Amino acid sequence: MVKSKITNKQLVTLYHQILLPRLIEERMLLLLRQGKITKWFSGIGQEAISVGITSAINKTDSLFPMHRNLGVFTTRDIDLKKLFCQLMGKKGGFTKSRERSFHFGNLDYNLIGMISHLAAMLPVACGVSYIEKITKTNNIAVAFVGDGATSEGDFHEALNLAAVWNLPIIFVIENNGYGLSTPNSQQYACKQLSDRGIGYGIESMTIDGNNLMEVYNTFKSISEKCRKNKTPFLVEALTFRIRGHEEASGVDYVSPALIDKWKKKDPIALFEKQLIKDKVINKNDIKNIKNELSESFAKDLAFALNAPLEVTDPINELKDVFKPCTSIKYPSNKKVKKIRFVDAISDAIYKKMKSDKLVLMMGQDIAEYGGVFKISKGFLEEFGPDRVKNTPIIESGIIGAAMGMALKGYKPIVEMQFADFVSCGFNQIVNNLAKTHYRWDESINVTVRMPTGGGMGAGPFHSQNIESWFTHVPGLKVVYPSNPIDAKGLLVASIDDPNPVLFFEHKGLYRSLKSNVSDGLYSLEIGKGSVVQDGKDLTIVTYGLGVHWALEAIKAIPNNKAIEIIDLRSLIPWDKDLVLQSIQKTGRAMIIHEATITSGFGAEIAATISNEAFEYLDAPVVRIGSLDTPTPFAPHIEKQIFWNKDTIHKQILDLLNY
Ligand SMILES: Cc1ncc(C[n+]2csc(CCOP(=O)(O)OP(=O)(O)O)c2C)c(N)n1
Repeated sequence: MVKSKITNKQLVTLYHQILLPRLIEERMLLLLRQGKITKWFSGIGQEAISVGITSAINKTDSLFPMHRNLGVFTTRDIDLKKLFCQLMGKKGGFTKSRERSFHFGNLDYNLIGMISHLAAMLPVACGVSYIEKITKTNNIAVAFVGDGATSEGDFHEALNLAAVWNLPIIFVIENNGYGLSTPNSQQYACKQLSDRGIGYGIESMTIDGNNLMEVYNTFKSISEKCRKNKTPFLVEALTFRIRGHEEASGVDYVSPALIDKWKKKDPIALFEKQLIKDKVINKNDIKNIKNELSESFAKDLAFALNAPLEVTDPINELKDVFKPCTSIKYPSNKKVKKIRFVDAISDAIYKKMKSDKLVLMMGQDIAEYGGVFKISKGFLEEFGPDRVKNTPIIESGIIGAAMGMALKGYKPIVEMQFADFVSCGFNQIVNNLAKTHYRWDESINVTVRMPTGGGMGAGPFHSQNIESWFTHVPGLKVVYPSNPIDAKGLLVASIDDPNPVLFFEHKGLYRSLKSNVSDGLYSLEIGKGSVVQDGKDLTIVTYGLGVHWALEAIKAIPNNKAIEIIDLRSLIPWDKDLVLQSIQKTGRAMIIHEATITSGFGAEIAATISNEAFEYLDAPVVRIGSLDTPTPFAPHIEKQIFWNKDTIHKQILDLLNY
């Protein structure tokens, strides 16, 4: 049966391929005991899955391996010197020693590695395969997941997305019996995990994951169908983890008889037996191949063992949090139009999509319906369904998919229907979008638009001001304009920025504010605040709706022209210099934001002023924010939690008279 499918030469190559990760792992286990590597997740006994799949698909197909998939890396012919340096945390690995083990990607090999958070890469794989589909490359994506991780929401969101969008992707469940110590019986209640595909409308199957030829032949066949028909597949590959979850954790919770049973089904031994039976190779060949292969990586291993540690310093580490950004110079356009805040947002997206084919937009109800705020009304007709994409209700899935699209060079804009719902996509933002550039140097150009803020009687789940959830996470830019001119220029800058940007749009400003806005494309630098009003007696630092509160509140102040108002416009990075220079002049500081006061971004600004401009201060720094409660629904109660112009007015007088 084996011989009928492929040539003897190919079978011998496959034998080399399945043996190599075993031999490498055996060396790694020794190095672990010697303290040369710090952690190891064993893939012994599971190699047929990694090797069979990687050898059956094309090198241009993207692979999303997990922690037991050494065989994916070796079969993709990764540079072993680099891989060993990576595994030992030495200089010369794939992540400048910022990441451990297989937590890296490298697009030269079309390998996109994992983060610790299980299942988080499955939506990313959907994004990659979406771009393969719309650019008609004929490539597919193959994404691995453990049986335990199939309980995670991202698994379900990714499967659903792949089915609804007809994506060329194959999900592989490596079912090895346990999620750490938890047996499958406590993990899921369906008969077999491939049954889960049925519910999503995905063709699914369960195969013997210890039979190399079964894995190889299955993937040869379905990868071609997936490529041709652009349909997803789900494959459950049955196997077993015969060692501990990781080497320190042991296998006390597994019966020795069960381990023995699976040891007898060792995929390499089974394949050898078959090759000998079919007279492809003999016992002597096997011995020779083993010796030859053991020698083949000895030099690379020695290189890594002798490699120095990475030398770095805090400045260098900070430098790599964001990809450097060169702003695009747009030709000036003298024509202006008086438009609302909401129109300025829409115009920025429209003009960017018109001028750059790599920009696309996704979100719930954004296509035919035009979005709940009508920002993308008419975009579908203009730019077509590939670039204006309705999504299922899956915040995590779609933010992850956006990351995949960005990895393929696209510049996706994701609309959160309301900023509040971003909590369902939190992991993708703070762990995937934010950390990828620092970890493996890849640019993640994703803009997440966040219709935000209260004051509209919309209750606790449609009113939140959540910018400081994100300002605490290195790797994210946070932008928060207060007027239509800034909104357009900063949104263009965000779309052009090669880093992830959270773009906050206050819903209360959408239709209440109009300005003369340039009709052309222009961009404003992220990180530069603006002086809304120049003054010498007091500095008010604010952003978003706070700018309008401040302008309103100072109206009745005598000599209000002496109050300086700074609009930060973006919070990460924020314009420290502008604020500190202003404090040096005025000696008094007030910070206003709509967000709740405790741990709001105002705390950061106040601490910076106290640390860096203390000697210029004539009064304590005053912070104004909302009451520390969820946003109540009834408008008369909601009003009480926000500071209004009267209370701000009084605080300004107190501060001026301090
Ligand atoms: C979201 C998340 N929760 C918990 C963990 C801790 N954890 C790491 S591996 C693991 C078990 C994974 O089991 P499975 O998905 O079956 O993969 P296997 O390790 O068996 O290959 C757990 C619970 C994690 N990494 N991510």
